[in-house]
Amino acid sequence: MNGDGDLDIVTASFGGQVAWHENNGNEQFTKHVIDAKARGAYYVSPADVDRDGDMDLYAAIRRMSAIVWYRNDGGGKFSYHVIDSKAHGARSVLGVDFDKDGDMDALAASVDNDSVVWHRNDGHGNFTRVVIDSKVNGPYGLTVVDLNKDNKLDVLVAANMAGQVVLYLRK
Ligand SMILES: [Ca+2]
Ligand SMILES: [Ca+2]
Ligand SMILES: [Ca+2]
Ligand SMILES: [Ca+2]
Repeated sequence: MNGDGDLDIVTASFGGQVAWHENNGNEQFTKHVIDAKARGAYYVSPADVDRDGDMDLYAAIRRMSAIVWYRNDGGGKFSYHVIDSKAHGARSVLGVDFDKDGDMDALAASVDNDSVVWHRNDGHGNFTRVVIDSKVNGPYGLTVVDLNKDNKLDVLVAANMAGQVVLYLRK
């Protein structure tokens, strides 16, 4: 997170805190609060969203029905940017270059509006919302993998209410 070559930790706390934990190189950590008002923060995923060389953060903030990103100024200070303010029950978000155009997009699941979407990044942190499914029953977790080996990333979703794991093959 601070570009010093060791791996830090990022956390989301449902009570309302997004933070990163700075590794001193010997796995001793100092906590830095990024957002103390992220009510219902459920999931964070690090990614260089704006391609300026530092790690930013995607976050799913359930009680604010929001998918957001935090821009790193390069020194470990962060600013808040909303991607989707109608992500009811925002549950998880994954930073991944879903369309393989060189920038990190945001794949997101919202449990209360039964939606799995991806937000296409234009490379500068501006997003276009693309629905993958709006009728999956209670999506919680998600991940990507190219299951049929056609060089396109497919999506696996854990649909909690349905008791199913659902696969979306990318066309
Ligand atoms: Ca570090
Ligand atoms: Ca960045
Ligand atoms: Ca992309
Ligand atoms: Ca595939």
